[in-house]
Amino acid sequence: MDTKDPPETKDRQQKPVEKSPLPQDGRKVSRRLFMQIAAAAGGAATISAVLPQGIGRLEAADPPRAIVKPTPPELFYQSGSNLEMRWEAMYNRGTLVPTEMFFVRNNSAAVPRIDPAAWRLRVEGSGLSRPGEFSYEALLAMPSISMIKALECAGNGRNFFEVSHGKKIPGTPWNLGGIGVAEWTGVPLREVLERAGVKPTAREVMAEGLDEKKVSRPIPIDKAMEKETLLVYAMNGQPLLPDHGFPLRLFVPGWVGIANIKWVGRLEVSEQPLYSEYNTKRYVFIGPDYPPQPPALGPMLTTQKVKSAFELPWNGTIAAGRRLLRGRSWSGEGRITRVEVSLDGGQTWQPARLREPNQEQAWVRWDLDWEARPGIHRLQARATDNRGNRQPDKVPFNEEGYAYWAVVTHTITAT
Ligand SMILES: Nc1nc2c(c(=O)[nH]1)N[C@H]1C(S)=C(S)[C@@H](COP(=O)(O)O)O[C@H]1N2
Ligand SMILES: [Mo]
Repeated sequence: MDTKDPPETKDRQQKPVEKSPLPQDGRKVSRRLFMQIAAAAGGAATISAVLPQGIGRLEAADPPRAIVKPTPPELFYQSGSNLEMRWEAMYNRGTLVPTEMFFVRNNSAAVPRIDPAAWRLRVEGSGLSRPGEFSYEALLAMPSISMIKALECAGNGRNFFEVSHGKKIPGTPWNLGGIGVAEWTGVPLREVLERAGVKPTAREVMAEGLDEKKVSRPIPIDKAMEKETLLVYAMNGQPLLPDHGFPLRLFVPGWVGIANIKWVGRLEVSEQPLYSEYNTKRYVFIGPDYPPQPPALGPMLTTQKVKSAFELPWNGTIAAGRRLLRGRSWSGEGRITRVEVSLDGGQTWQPARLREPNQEQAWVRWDLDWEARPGIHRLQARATDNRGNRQPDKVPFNEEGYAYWAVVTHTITAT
């Protein structure tokens, strides 16, 4: 990896923070980005100029790419245009997943190449009295917030339906690495909608991606107007990488990954319910326990439930002996209040120690002292959130394999 300091880091070192006239919040990030763009204006390589140096840039001469950032096998399992994070790579790390380790889920074959100078966010539809456009610069100059939240694919955990229900489900074969936690910075969607004259009769907002499949999915207006529903332009303090939606993505905390539309080019605000493939045929629950909801084949997926993962390789081998067993648990509905761990396949349970920070809709890190004797171990973790959701032993089947939030058995061999 390129270790050169990005220009904004040097800036910060030269200017003591107390002399800065800017407030200590997301607006400072926005201002810095604004300066980078201003500096890049007129240059041909605009995209390169605003993206961080080193990882994951899409250069003008590059051919179409399914994934742009490096995909080292010690960090990821790759499946087509998707990258699953390896949990063992998170051992010894903090709350945030570094952007270069963050999972990727792309429905289209190639990451779109977008020039932020020419790009516009179009905002239109029957629910607005002042439809219009926003440039990248205009969005970066608006009030913004930063928040630490999880982003998780609806199909995270899909593989475990094969263990629990004996059916192999097609689709991205996630174990539990289709999740990450990052700091997201952006403009509240509400600000944009208000400037566009959102009507009291507006009902739904559909963000549309500029990828080849124009991936789009609506959210209800109440969700769109929530303080933390953001149009995100920065991740972990840097402009979004192409893989993660540069220049702009939607972020709906706690909701399934597909709600967080990347490469947004258009927002439709409607007085009528809106439909796309992604809330009628896919990302809905289909199965005997889920009645159809025409025109949708089943109930639409919204918030994510509670899950847990160990920071260990799958079916791997570790050295026998005393160790700190580590993992993380998360909930799209709130904050984790309790994590229990079983070292014997669910016969006995003991509480894990929760570590700070423990914020809602992110994850909590936890640990436990463990004397790993030589042999095969069947580890389980079971978390509870402050809404009273506790990971069950089994979840009902659905054909697309979404929302697998039952307790998972993690088998590991100590030698
Ligand atoms: N435009 C667009 N947005 C998208 C997708 C996509 O394929 N195209 N994938 C969605 C899915 S299924 C997930 S899980 C998240 C993944 O975000 P990430 O790749 O930044 O981790 O983006 C969502 N937003
Ligand atoms: Mo997803």
